[in-house]
Amino acid sequence: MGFVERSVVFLMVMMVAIKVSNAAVHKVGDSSGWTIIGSIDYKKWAATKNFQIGDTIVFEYNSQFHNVMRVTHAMYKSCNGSSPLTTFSTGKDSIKITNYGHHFFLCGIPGHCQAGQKVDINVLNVSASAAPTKSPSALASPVPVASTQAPSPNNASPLIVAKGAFGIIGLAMTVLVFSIST
Ligand SMILES: *[C@@H]1O[C@H](CO)[C@@H](O)[C@H](O)[C@H]1NC(C)=O
Ligand SMILES: *[C@@H]1O[C@H](CO)[C@@H](O)[C@H](O)[C@H]1NC(C)=O
Ligand SMILES: [Cu+2]
Repeated sequence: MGFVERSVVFLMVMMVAIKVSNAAVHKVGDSSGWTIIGSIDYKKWAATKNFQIGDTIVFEYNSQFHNVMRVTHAMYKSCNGSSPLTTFSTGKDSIKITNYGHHFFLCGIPGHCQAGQKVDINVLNVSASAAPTKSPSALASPVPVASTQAPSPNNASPLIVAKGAFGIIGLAMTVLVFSIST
């Protein structure tokens, strides 16, 4: 294999590795699981998570008493489980997230959704939502990455900027340079 091919293969392996390492498993309701006991606030639970494509959502419950229905937004709002998109009922359902946007689920047992057994898994499109954060007010932001993106003409060396803002690209360049020298 030539250096270009080797580099391309290496980069692809790296990208896959990054994707795999980012994939998380989210157990709905954490240790409580999928239930109406304890009036779990699934909206609050979902708000603390950072859902990504490739992540897995796990619903754990007693299948004698509950189920999981994937529904539309309208059905979610009105707790109407009469025509779900999909129904899961194993008691331990793993659902892999494959696209952006809202994924609405509720328990189809009468009364349970009304009691709060419903969850909205919202997968943000990071590339779309990242754009508005590139504001000149980066100095006020506590996020370290933002400060490296701000133009600092005085003393920031291009290398440091590259390392901070483009860590992955920088790493890829290092790999390419390494490939050239071997
Ligand atoms: C639930 O949805 C079905 C079909 O989407 C509809 O026919 C039915 O009237 C709805 N039920 C309620 C209570 O809104
Ligand atoms: C995600 O955001 C990017 C950039 O705004 C856009 O081009 C792309 O279509 C979006 N993808 C989805 C699935 O919304
Ligand atoms: Cu239920």
